Amino acid sequence: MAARNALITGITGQDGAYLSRLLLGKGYEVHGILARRSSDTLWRLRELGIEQDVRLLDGDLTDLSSLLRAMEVSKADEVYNLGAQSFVGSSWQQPLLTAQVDGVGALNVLESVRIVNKDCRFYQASTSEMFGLIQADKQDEKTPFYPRSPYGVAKLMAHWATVNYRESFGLHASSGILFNHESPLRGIEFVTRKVTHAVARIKLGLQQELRLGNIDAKRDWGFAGDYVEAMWLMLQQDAADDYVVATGETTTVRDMCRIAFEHVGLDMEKHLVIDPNFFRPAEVDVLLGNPAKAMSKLGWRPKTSLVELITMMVDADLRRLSR
Ligand code: NDP
Ligand code: GDR
Repeated sequence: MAARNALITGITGQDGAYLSRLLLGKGYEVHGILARRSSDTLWRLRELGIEQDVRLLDGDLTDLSSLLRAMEVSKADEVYNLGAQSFVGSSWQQPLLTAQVDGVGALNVLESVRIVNKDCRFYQASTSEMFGLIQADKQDEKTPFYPRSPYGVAKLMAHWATVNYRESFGLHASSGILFNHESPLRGIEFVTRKVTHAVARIKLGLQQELRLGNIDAKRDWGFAGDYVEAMWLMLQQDAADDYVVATGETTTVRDMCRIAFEHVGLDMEKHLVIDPNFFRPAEVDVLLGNPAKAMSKLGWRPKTSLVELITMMVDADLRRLSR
């Protein structure tokens, strides 16, 4: 049987790297959209040892023509739309770019699927940020949305576009509503990696302080390596659908931070400084997901605890800094 073709937007990001490794392991030909940047963005693929195994195609989510070409060249059977301006904090400074890339960009990918190959299956990287202000006991697929950032608003457009293309054109289009997921490949601006990187530097005597914003915010954090399995499983179902992917446990930024400091035997109180510059214009106070549907219909399970995740990240940062 011929190998299946996958096309990943955002292949150079955290999830793109882990998903590529998963799909290569399953025998897929993996193609990815590479956005033009002035500096190297392949470090994650390199770190997983798969840089040479994926096929990179120049393109950008805001350029429909590049996506149409990528669909044609890759002969994709499955498209994973992971590309985004994904940092919530930056979305207040760059609301229009965020809307273009995260909202209209998803629509561009849906259009390219509809035009080039309607049988191609589509995955949209939706987010718990869409729930925003709505605090259910646990947020699930039926919880209403109330986004709190330009990022959340743009992602909500992409989510509804996915549902709409499924209902309008019969596309096999699924939306994964993923809660925060982290790894040693996480971007340095996100709070877990900011913490683990700083803790490693403090341990090695390279810095003294860690400056954070709202440490009372609560997040449902899982491991990215576990979460990409859910993405793939969604596209293997007979019918497309929407799924919440989460651990079902929530923790404050403060307690997550404490795990990191304790792992290297340091006292958090001696190093943590609250800095108003890192507070956001509007906050999502609590995220806590209910992954029951993904567990029962996809047979998916989160496998990594928060302590395992944070200690893995601190150890990886210590190794990198000691090199
Ligand atoms: P990252 O920020 O690590 O990766 C984002 C990717 O998008 C990068 O490959 C980036 O390319 C690419 N990209 C950015 N702008 C464009 C553009 N204009 N055209 C093409 N590609 C572009 O994100 P994650 O891997 O963490 O997340 C993957 C997806 O899942 C994102 O859509 C995110 O919003 C969503 N999500 C993430 C969650 C999480 O906790 N990680 C939770 C829920 C949803 P480059 O490297 O060149 O910048
Ligand atoms: P989030 O992740 O906004 O949930 O979006 P982030 O790690 O940036 O923030 C989590 C929480 O920590 C608080 N916080 C800080 N955050 C950062 N980045 N830096 C700080 O110094 C700091 N201090 C406190 C934040 O206010 C927030 O409450 C992530 C992204 O991956 C999105 O793309 C994804 O959709 C959602 O997760 C689910």
